[in-house]
Amino acid sequence: MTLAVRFHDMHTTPAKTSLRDEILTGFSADQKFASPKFFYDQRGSELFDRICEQPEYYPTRTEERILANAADDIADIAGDEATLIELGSGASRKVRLLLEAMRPSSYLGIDISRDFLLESTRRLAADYPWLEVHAACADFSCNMALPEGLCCERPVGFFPGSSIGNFDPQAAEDFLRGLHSLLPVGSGLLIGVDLIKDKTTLEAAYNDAAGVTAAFNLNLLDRLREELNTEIDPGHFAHRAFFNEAQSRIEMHLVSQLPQVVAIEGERFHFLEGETIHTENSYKYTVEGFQALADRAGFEAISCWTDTQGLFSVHYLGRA
Ligand code: AVJ
Repeated sequence: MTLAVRFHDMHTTPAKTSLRDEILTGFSADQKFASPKFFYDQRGSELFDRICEQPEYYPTRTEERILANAADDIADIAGDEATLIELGSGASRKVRLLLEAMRPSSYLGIDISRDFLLESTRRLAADYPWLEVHAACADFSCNMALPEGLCCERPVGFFPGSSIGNFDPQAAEDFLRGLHSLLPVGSGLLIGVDLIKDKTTLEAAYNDAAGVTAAFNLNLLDRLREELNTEIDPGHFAHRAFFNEAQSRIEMHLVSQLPQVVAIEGERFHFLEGETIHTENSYKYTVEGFQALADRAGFEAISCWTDTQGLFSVHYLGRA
């Protein structure tokens, strides 16, 4: 029995230059920003896992409950011998809720964090010896090709966690359209989408009392210190997260606690006191609103499951 994970090297393996260039570009904008994909270095991926365990962070728990309850239905729709392709597989935890019911012939985890990906897929392969496990390190936000040599009879995309919420609605639609053109007719996409709800619940989820989300946000600056030439001081910034109702999104920012000048890779950036780096958007949808978006991208809403409180939704979209 072999427990090896087949690792695929992708052309778009996230490179250091993209961190450097994208950070310099983002910090040069009027509203400074950084892509949330840069949260996920090893430590950031670990912190994200801990966010998922916080009592205020309802999405993970709720989605897991929905997936566990819907696993048999999902298996019926997806059919046997599927190839499950998880985008942003992280710890590859949620897929475990589907494997026994679905019995796919293979699994491909795609993630931006290489060591984390290898560790997680190795554990998965060890726990499910009957499953053929593949891993590909890629920035799926810009890569749309599947690894060569991975035969994909019946691909079912798996995009849990409401990661789609990191895209603004137009980009989400474009992203889905890209997946649509990648997937063969008859394949499916199982996608988790966080729902619009009261502001108190939403804001608490991104301001957990234990401060894990704050540490996750600030870790971006530690990462810049490690990987770029900069002495930016995380102690001079604070975490802020709030629900922007007009845009239907949680915004996360790092707020400069004082006027300061920060040099990164030889470029100098000025911060006023209270000025922010916008580090993340997390869009929230209604079930109907998301189905309409999927429809515009060419997908057909086949099924949707929610929890009894209507906190979170899981959609099975068909590629017609
Ligand atoms: C992984 C993008 C779904 O938006 O809830 C959690 C990331 N950021 N807490 C989310 C996140 C802060 C998460 N997504």
